[in-house]
Amino acid sequence: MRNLIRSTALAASVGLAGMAQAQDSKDITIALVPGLTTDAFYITMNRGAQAAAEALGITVNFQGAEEFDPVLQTPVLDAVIAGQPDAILIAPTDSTQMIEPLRRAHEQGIPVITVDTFIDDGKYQDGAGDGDFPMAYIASDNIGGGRMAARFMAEEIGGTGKVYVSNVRPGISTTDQREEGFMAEMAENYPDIEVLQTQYNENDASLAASQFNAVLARHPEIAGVFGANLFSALGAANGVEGAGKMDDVTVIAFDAPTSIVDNIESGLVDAAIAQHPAEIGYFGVMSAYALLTGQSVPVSIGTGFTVLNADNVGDEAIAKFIYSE
Ligand code: T6T
Repeated sequence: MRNLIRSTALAASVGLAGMAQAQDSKDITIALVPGLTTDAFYITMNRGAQAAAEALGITVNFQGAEEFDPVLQTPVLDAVIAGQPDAILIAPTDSTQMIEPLRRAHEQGIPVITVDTFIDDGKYQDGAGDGDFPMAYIASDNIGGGRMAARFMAEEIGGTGKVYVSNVRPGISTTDQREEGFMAEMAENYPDIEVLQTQYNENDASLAASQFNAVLARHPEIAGVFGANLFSALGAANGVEGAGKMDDVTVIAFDAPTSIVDNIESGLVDAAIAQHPAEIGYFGVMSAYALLTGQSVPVSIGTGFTVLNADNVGDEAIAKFIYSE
């Protein structure tokens, strides 16, 4: 398999169409490199990826760093490349810093597909930008998700008051886009809501909690916080609870681990926007398999959201959208 892909490596930028060959599935090995290995979001993504692998009779290896950090992800990626998988699915931890490390895979003829996050502008195979070489991007609509969060926030706080975004750090495509969507929706439709400066927590829930206290000290009338990913939301919720502000401050969360579900049940979190990470993993593997067996693939696949709140959090139909731990 590797030889087939290698020989067509230079065709990657114009697609692999026309290289249809019969493949023996059991020889196909795909690497899945998450943003970090200990995050319920990526653990759930791997569950979907393994389901697809089982259906296809192929192997998917989940290998990543323990923190969401391009400096830690790069050596893991280099080791993955050295193992010569047939394709790499990866959630790049920085949209700029991961371009060159991923180019090393591309230059060795290993097709790259990004899942969850993207490199460069996320528009691949269009001839523009340094990071145009991945073959596909499978992810949530993060700008749309940020806009959803803003609408839920506005509704909960009655269209007026001060809010802020608890976020990881600039340079991550997903969380940047959620913030962008949140800000845009507020600016366009909610003139009486003031969005304060974003608080960056480095994916550390404890830091996100203490940042809530600092914001509260400066703005005692704070009405809401949007946690733009799992750790930001959990930390912000803990901060609100610790400060005894549960009844006064609305928390809108991105992501749906079991801890956020508990917080919805207790009334601490008002709504959580659950991504569909298993769907991202499943269709990521399917896309890689399609490519490796000579099919063309969509350059971009958008996966869905399910909103959890006090009304539906106990429903059986919702259970499959709660992330695995
Ligand atoms: O929100 C997800 C993921 O989409 C994002 O790129 C990074 O953070 C999470 O993994 C949640 O912790």
